Amino acid sequence: MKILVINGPNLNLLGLREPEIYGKATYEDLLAQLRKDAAELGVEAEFFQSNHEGALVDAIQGAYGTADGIVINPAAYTHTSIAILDAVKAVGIPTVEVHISDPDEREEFRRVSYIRQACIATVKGKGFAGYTEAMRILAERR
Ligand code: CA2
Repeated sequence: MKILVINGPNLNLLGLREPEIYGKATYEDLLAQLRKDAAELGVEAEFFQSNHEGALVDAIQGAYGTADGIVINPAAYTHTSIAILDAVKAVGIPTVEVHISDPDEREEFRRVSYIRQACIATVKGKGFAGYTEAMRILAERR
């Protein structure tokens, strides 16, 4: 089983700013943890991060026929992007939405998630462990 883990804008800067919200660990630390988790779950994981909406859409489209599941933290595009929602709907790949923080407990503008309606689950407010849980949700559907 292959899972594509997609991260959106600014998540490449994890650990550099706002540690009170996103923690002190870096994006590379996240990938290291997820590589271990994938091995334990017996799944193959691939990773993609971009600051660009179209590149995220391209990555979702590229998963068609190659990935069995998608874990995605669209970051700020969660709250704005119908294009990313449409891409997830178009490929029809089981997708889990992840957020490190709980956007529903933050500013009003973070309460909307366009992508949520196309996802089989949402994991939020659990830090990096949320990505592990998301991969487990997909792995358990095998
Ligand atoms: O909690 C999450 O995972 C978010 O998806 C993170 C997004 C935010 O726009 C969403 O509302 C919730 C922001 C990611 C920004 O990442 C940073 C990394 C380092 C320093 C500052 C921000």
